[in-house]
Parts: sequence; structure tokens; C-alpha cells
Amino acid sequence: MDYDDQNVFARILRGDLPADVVYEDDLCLAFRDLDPKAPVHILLIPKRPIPRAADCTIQDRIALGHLFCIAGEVARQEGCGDAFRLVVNSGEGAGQTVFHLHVHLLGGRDLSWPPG
Ligand code: DGP
Repeated sequence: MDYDDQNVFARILRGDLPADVVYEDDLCLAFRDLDPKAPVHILLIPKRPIPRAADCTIQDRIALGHLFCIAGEVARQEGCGDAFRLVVNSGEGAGQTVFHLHVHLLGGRDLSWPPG
């Protein structure tokens, strides 16, 4: 799908909308989810404009690999230790509502499996 630069995460990246930022570097931004589903619920987003996991190409590999590496750092920073879950919803049918790719980092409580 085409990237819509008016989506809320694009606006947060531009500084047009506030966010509770917990980590930032040249490739990604991490901030608290507005509607947390666990005591720790952080969203990690690449600064590259990628709408969905379904749209990823080989050009995105550095930005996306980076997100996974930083997720562990942020989880430790948030007190999750090594027990946390990373979730990526791709497409409306999987529950994606914001079309700037994001990784949900969930932790701070027991997480059941399988998810819904
Ligand atoms: P998903 O359903 O996978 O597309 O997740 C989108 C998440 O984004 C959802 O958990 C709620 C969160 N969210 C939506 N709008 C905002 C916002 O303006 N600020 C923050 N911090 N989170 C938002």
C-alpha cells in the first residue's frame, strides 16, 4: 500500500503530535502506547515510512533488524528483564489500525499463549 504521511505515527515523528518517548536514535523512535494492554506497552517505529509488515522489502532490513535489537534494550530499561512479547499486526484483518509499521513491546505481567 502507499504510505499516508498524515497517519498519527508520521505526525509524532515530525513532532506535530506529542508522545511519551522512551528511546530515540537515527533509525527509530519508541514511545508509550496511548491505550496500554500491559503495564509496559511501548511502540517501536522505524523512521523509514513503511506502512505495513506486508510492504517490507530488502531495503528495509537494516531499519527493521535495528528495531528488534533496540526492543531488548528498551525492555530492560522498562524493567521487563528478558520476559516480554513483540507483536506486529500487519493489515486491517490482523488488527492494524495505524499504517506506519510498529512493533508492540508488551511486558510487566504474565503473557498467555496463544494470543487472540
Ligand atoms: P495497531 O492496532 O497494531 O495498529 O496498534 C496501534 C496502536 O497505536 C494502538 O495500540 C493504539 C496506539 N495509538 C494510536 N494512536 C496513538 C497516538 O496518537 N499516540 C500513541 N502513543 N499511541 C497511539
